[in-house]
Amino acid sequence: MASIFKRRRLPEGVDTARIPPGQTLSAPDRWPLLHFGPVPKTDLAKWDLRVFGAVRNPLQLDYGELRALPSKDVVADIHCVTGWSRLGDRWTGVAIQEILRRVEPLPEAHYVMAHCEYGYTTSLPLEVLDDDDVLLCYAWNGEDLSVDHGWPLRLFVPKKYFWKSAKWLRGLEFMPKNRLGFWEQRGYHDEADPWKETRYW
Ligand SMILES: Nc1nc2c(c(=O)[nH]1)N[C@H]1C(S)=C(S)[C@@H](COP(=O)(O)O)O[C@H]1N2
Ligand SMILES: [Mo]
Repeated sequence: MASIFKRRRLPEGVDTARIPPGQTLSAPDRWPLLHFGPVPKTDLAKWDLRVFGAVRNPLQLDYGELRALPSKDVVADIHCVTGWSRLGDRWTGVAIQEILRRVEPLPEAHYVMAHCEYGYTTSLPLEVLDDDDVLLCYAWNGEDLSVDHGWPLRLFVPKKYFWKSAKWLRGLEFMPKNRLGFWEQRGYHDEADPWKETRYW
């Protein structure tokens, strides 16, 4: 029953194979908003991104330096653990490899913690982060991200549930061992794989 209902609501031409189990599409013109706590007011003059920890060359970029790095478009599907998905939006930002190449993670670096405004954190294995579809993202479908959606910078990791795509990113910390992030400490499954439905511990 549920699956028939879901299929009826799909717009024509949507490839149902792209929708993971337990997910439904958000309306095309509606990108849901979800976060814990307030939306930061960012002063770009004081903003920086710090890349630190188990790397050969720690990096500190101001916003101009970040935006001067080569930009890349990724067309990808996103899946929120609360059950909505969006297919085929265009995400623009700095490819994670641009950063990895510059900082040179040390051999003992196996995990990366994303640090955000107000202390939101989430972590990923380095091998998950080091992929062609991972961005430090500042634009969506051709426009700057709205502040609510993470401007001036968010992490973008489409193959994981969307809480791993941390908004208002300020730091990446390379670590030998994993530490759990904000939601992962509160019961979300650290693997966060929409296709395996690893939603909660
Ligand atoms: N800094 C920060 N990033 C965050 C969150 C948050 O609370 N704080 N929430 C996460 C969750 S649970 C989701 S589903 C997505 C939602 O992103 P969106 O509001 O752009 O759709 O942001 C993620 N990134
Ligand atoms: Mo979420």
